[in-house]
Amino acid sequence: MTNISSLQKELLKYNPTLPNCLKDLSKLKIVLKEKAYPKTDEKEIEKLFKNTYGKEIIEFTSSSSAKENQAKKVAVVFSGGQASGGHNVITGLFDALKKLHPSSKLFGFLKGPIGIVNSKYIELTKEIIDDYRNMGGFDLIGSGRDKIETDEQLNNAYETAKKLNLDGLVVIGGDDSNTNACVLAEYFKKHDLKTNVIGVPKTIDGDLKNEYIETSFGFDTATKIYSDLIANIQRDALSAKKYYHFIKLMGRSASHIALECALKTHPNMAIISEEVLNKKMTLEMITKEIANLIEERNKDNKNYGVILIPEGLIEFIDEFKILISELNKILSDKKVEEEINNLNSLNEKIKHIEQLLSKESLNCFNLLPNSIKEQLLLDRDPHGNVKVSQIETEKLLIETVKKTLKEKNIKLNALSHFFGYEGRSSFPSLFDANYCYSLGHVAAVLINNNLSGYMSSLSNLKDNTDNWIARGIPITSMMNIEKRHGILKPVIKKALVELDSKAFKEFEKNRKKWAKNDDYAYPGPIQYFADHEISLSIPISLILRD
Ligand code: FBP
Repeated sequence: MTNISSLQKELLKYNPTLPNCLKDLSKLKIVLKEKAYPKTDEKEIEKLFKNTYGKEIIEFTSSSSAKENQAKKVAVVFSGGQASGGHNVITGLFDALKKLHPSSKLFGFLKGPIGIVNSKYIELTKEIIDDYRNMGGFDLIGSGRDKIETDEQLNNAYETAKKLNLDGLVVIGGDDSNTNACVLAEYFKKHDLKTNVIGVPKTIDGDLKNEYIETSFGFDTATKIYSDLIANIQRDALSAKKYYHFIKLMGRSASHIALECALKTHPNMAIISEEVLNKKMTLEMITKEIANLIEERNKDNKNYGVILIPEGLIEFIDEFKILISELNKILSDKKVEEEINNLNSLNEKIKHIEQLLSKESLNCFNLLPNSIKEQLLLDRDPHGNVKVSQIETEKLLIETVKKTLKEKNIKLNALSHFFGYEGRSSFPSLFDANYCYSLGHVAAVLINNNLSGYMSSLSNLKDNTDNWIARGIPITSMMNIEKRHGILKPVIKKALVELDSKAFKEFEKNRKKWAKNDDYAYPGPIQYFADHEISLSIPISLILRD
């Protein structure tokens, strides 16, 4: 590899730490613990997953003698958005497979799940993967957001696995991808294919977690990167004393990233979507809350500050959901579309739509600046729907707050930021590097023991790496039935921020102080070669996990 930086060179040599329970795979023996069932919708899930339902939690123990293992053929795929540590799942999986049997082989499907359907793959040899040890990104094999859902896709996946004579398939993905892994596991079992499917919990969003999955990988690295950037902006704001920074943070629906970054940096305000929903807050109420904070700080001569906004906020504001569904309905009418297209100016188009909205939606629409109104009317997906996730909430709030403050003669100098992609592909933090390498090992051991429909799990993560506990958790036990695009489907339940969690309580306890005083905290950039307390630090929300 050319153009290798000095840090990259050092990290390529880093040997991730494994927990004690995974240090000697030759004597590892599985222990069947209690059976795990879903918390709700048991009957429906049992019906859909006859072969993978009601399985035991798997733990590991060391036997006195070494076990005879067979060489295995295993494939791996990335599914969904990038998250730091993905390459270490692959290197961990590769190293573990070779430790279990030196003739085992690992393949990588290209560009995500579509690679399984189209049978596009490469063999991952030591020479290839050695360049990716402790590296960020998913570029070794690429990723994609395709799903394997239709009978034709499932059958193609079956044919690919059969052709490659795969003993195992490891799906590295978020909640939906792991649901998909379980669908594949069930399909393969139903059709007597020997390929065991194992999921690995990935997503920077942190919303794939439950009793046994303490965190998804990538969350630690992403929140460390965003927090460093936020803290730098806080210090800049404190130095120049002239701007308010409205920072939107990636994370899809859940606000785990915003909450973690707030706990790390102590901004003047952080909006948590789950609280907005709980308090039934409207856009006007959120605007007033921010405007009040700015007014209060203005009295102290502090015309600067930092406000964090979670990416999914809009979805949690009821009036917005109603407005968007009304707009989708109105604009799906061909006649209205034609009338709009025949109007020349944006103002005319907006006026025309305003006549067709209900009173409540009109109130909400009128709060919006023209740029967002334009986005709502014109920027639509192939199904004609508003692209909610692309609405620039940070800019929207700047405009609505500006308007409110103008009435009080307070001028707002605000700048907007969006941190997302910059946190997904960096070198993994040492926590993510060790966690992912170990998750890869667990996946290999589960396949070696002919287990399918399981998620690789490590818990006790607050403790020293040595003491982490490895497990296999039946994926069906994490599922419930939800309506998706109007159809009832089995899916892994997305974990949102819980308002009675210790992490939220900690934020709640401190936020008044952070609003007024400039109590900013500066976590600094990720450290790789420092005292363990710094280099192996874990998310605050993980430390405070109930
Ligand atoms: P996953 O859920 O697939 O891990 O992706 C998470 C995420 O980074 C979200 O935070 C963000 O909303 C989304 O991906 C962006 O998607 P894309 O990479 O397709 O632009």
